[in-house]
Amino acid sequence: MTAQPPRIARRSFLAATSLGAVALAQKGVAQPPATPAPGFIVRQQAPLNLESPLSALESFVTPTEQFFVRSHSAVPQLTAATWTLEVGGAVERPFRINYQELLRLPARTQSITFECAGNNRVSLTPRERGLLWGPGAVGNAEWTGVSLATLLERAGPQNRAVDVVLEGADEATANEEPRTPGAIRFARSLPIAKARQGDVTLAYRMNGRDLTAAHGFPVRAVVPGWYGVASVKWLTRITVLEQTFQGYYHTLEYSYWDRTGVAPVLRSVGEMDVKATILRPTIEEAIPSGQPYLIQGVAWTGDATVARVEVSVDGGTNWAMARLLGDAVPNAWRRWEFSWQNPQPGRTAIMARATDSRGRVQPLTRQLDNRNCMISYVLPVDVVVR
Ligand SMILES: Nc1nc2c(c(=O)[nH]1)N[C@H]1C(S)=C(S)[C@@H](COP(=O)(O)O)O[C@H]1N2
Ligand SMILES: [Mo]
Repeated sequence: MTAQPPRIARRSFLAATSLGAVALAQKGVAQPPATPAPGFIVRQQAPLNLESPLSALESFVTPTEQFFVRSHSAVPQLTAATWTLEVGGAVERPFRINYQELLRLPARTQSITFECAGNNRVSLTPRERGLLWGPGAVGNAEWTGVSLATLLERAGPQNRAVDVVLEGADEATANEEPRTPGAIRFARSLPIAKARQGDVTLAYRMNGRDLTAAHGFPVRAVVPGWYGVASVKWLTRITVLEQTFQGYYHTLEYSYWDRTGVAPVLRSVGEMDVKATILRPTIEEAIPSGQPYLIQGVAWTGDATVARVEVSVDGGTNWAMARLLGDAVPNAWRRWEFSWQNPQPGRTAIMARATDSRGRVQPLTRQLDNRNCMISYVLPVDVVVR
């Protein structure tokens, strides 16, 4: 979705620059990100869509100023002083809470990795519609905030509650297919069980600082184990529904064909697939022959932990175990490395394939039912050894 009301397009771009920082600081709103860090890949200027350089993914915690930005509309200009969150719909006690009240509730900090469902879309052939992300629409950050379950229990969902809709303050019209019915707010739902489970956070801090404007100031949802689209930014309304939510971003966008029932149905993307990404080498890197080369990457999955990563240096004929680094942190990615002992001259394809604790393995070929998202099959990195 590329749509953008033209008058605010420029403001949204400025908000991501240091010039914007001055203007916004004077208005007493979010600290926007500093000038995008060197190497940030601009996929779209308005609305702002920034891809992380692979170098930003090397550390366990992705620095905020290098964390990818995925926005469907201009950054809404929200202030902490005027922001409120409305909790209503099929609940016993609808209420509204402001920023200061939210900050007084018990908070927790979690390391959570999320990937945009369109990450790696540039690799799909034939090409699919949507932003053409490379491998850098993924990141891991430390998120601090309040459990969504706490607020839901205060409101008291009715017995027939099915879905919980999280709505952002941002609004846009898609002028390309699939078109929106006019300007619509960004909204996504979670099944009531997931929302009440206690692991979804309404975050107001990222990596120890107030959220930046681009990452959802003042408050956003962070849904562990799920594709990034579930983690609604600029959150202003929560509505409990007694039927399944069928919003634009659940049906026309961010959905895949599910064949497990009587007939294929379009199902909204939820839990992330298991996936390993190679950070080093990069495509068409020239590798010196005859000396060890350290292949490095990250791997993550949804609602499980990464059990192993295997690497192939011969285009998928032979596989060997990579070394998992650090500790297994639930809902966070795992760094891994593999020492390629004796690269021989010639062209080859490097591959990495992750398996998670639930036994799910990355497939070797593209899954067409996933349409233009959930690109988790093994993507070879072609290199040349000389
Ligand atoms: N309100 C709102 N929330 C949103 C979006 C958006 O456009 N508007 N984009 C979603 C998508 S598709 C992703 S991948 C993540 C990206 O979060 P980030 O920009 O902090 O990386 O935010 C999600 N939450
Ligand atoms: Mo996304």
